[in-house]
Amino acid sequence: MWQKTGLTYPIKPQIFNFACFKKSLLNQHMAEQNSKPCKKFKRYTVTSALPYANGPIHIGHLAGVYVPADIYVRYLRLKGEDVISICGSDEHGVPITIQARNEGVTPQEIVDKYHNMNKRSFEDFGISFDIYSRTSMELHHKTASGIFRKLYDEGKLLKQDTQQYYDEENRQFLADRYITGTCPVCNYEKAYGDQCESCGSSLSPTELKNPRSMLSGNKPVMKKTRHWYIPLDQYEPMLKQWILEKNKNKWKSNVYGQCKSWIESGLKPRAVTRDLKWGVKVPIENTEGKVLYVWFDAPIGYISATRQWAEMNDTDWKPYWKDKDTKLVHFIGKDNIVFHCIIFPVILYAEGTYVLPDNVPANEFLNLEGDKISTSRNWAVWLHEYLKEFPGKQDVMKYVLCAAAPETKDNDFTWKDFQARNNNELLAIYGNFVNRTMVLTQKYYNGIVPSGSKPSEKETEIIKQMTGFADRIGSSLENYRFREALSEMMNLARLGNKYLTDAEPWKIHKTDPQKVENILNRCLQICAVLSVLSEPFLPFTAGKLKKMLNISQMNWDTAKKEVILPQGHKLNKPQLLFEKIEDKQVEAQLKKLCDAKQANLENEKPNIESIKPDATFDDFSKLDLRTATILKAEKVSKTKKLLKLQVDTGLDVRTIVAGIAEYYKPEELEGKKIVVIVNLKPRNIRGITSGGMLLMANDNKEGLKFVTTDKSCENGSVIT
Ligand code: B3M
Ligand code: ZN
Repeated sequence: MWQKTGLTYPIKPQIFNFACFKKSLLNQHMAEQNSKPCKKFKRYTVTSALPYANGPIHIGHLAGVYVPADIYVRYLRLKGEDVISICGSDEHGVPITIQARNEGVTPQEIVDKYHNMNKRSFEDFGISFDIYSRTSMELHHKTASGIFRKLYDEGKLLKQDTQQYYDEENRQFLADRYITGTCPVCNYEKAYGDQCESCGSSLSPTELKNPRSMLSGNKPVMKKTRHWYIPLDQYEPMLKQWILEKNKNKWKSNVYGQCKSWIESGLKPRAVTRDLKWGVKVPIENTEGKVLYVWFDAPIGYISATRQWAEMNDTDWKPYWKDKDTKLVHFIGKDNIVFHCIIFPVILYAEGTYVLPDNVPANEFLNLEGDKISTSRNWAVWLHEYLKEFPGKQDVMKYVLCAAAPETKDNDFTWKDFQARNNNELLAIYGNFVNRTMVLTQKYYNGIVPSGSKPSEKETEIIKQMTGFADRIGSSLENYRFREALSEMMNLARLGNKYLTDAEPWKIHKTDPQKVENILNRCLQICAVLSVLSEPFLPFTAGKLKKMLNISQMNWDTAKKEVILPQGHKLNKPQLLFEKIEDKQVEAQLKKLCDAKQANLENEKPNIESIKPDATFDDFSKLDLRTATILKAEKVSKTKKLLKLQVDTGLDVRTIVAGIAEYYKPEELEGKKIVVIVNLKPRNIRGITSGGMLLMANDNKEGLKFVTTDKSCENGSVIT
């Protein structure tokens, strides 16, 4: 069957949050635990999932991938590490060709538009990639086909001829998404070749009833085609050792768990070529009209982007991908785990000269106002729109998305939370502390750092605590716990804010000037440490703070020093770091979402199914419809939408499988009166013989509802 062939002011004082402070001590303990010496790497290659170039970036992408990745690389740069941050547009794949067809343009025009839009949005938002490349570039085609050809020449790919649907009018084989037809499970008439969106069943094109090509609308024919496969099953021992043993306690549990179930469910050869015109051409003779599978070429996009970066910086790319002293880290969303933890590593391992990822800290999904973010329903906060509507507030969104990051489970973004975190944390703690320190230093000392020569016990204690934050935050970041790191950074601002509030220098300025000098000297040291430790999270703010303090770029370990600003150092004029988010701004955003929801309801107006072709009375009279009662109902395992029913038809008690689990719970069905077609040929659905069909009405808005009689009837009553 398989053939071998030649794969980042006197204003209201903030009440000190003791719980946070206690957490900070806990973090201290954890930092000591986690500060076990781990392998020192010479360099870091950090990749971020390549967004498909067929739409804009939204806050779900940012929270899941790009904000944590950018925090991580900014921290590594501050530590003086040799790190590259890689990203770019993923420009191949069927969705892009379908969108191009729908818009009447070429795939290249689609990807050009969104590549440029997304590249610009990331830059304006302060996501500091070292390169933002694209997979339609020549160097990528060369890199991806080079790796494929090496696997092919070394006999590491399997070849297989299969029968696939072919559209004769367009003279083109049909990818699964290009085939539509009636779902064999629930009879939904617009199911795709790979999935039914109505009952959720995963399908193969040959299972569809009445299959039609989405290109021509014609019935496709079966035709022989040849594809190449990476034999994942042959790498099961390697994957078990590398993932299930070596990375068991190193990778996040959500990542490890998904890999474990994938491996244990049995690995199979995976097709790495497709019958498509748009993509990286298959580098084998006589393969016209075939391209590399998008998930074969896309991750290789990280490598080609690195090559492009190296050419631009006149340096060698190979150590970043081939040296065992390189730490490779992939930042992705949970839907890409298998591709980054199993398929891409197998390709690299089979190729033989690449390192494998040290970690893949995938995040879960971010929801918006309690609902899934959806491009098609325009239920999203689009980055390019945010940048226009909230100019200068990039850090506020970064802060909120990091604080609400779905690191271990799906989480929710709300505009109220956005406003609260800005007003009650960034403005009232971080901004308030810095502003009062700067204004008082300007007022009392004309902006010159005062002496701190005679510190009290309290001041000494404050400085000692201040110097401990860098290691704790660093340890959280090195373990990909970004929310924890952010919270610890804010604890430093809280420490300063509480110290200044309790000390009340404005009350003793005349009576104890030496003490006021000590207090403000300490507060200025804390501001300087904040300007370093907040840079990964709030880069624009950290830049403004450094400018106010009149200090240049410092490295991470500077934040461990007791004195950063010497006595006599001249500060620049204070400027406000944050401003209040008003209710009306939040209301405007909520109205936008409400309008989107309204527009969806309009679009989802029940599109009344068009009438079917004429039928004769004989056609109807062949059907035997009876009233019946559901005796028992249970879910069908491994499906989301199927229920198995025991039904008393008056003639007998039989089993019927129905795609109604999304609309009815089993426990609410027992005893329900229904109508059944009892003389249909039994069908096998998921291994269960189903002996009939329920009469249901689908009103599209609320889904399926039972058709029944208005008064109770004996089971078996004939519907005429
Ligand atoms: N283009 C993004 C996604 O699945 C996909 C990632 C590729 S990373 C190599 O949403
Ligand atoms: Zn279905």
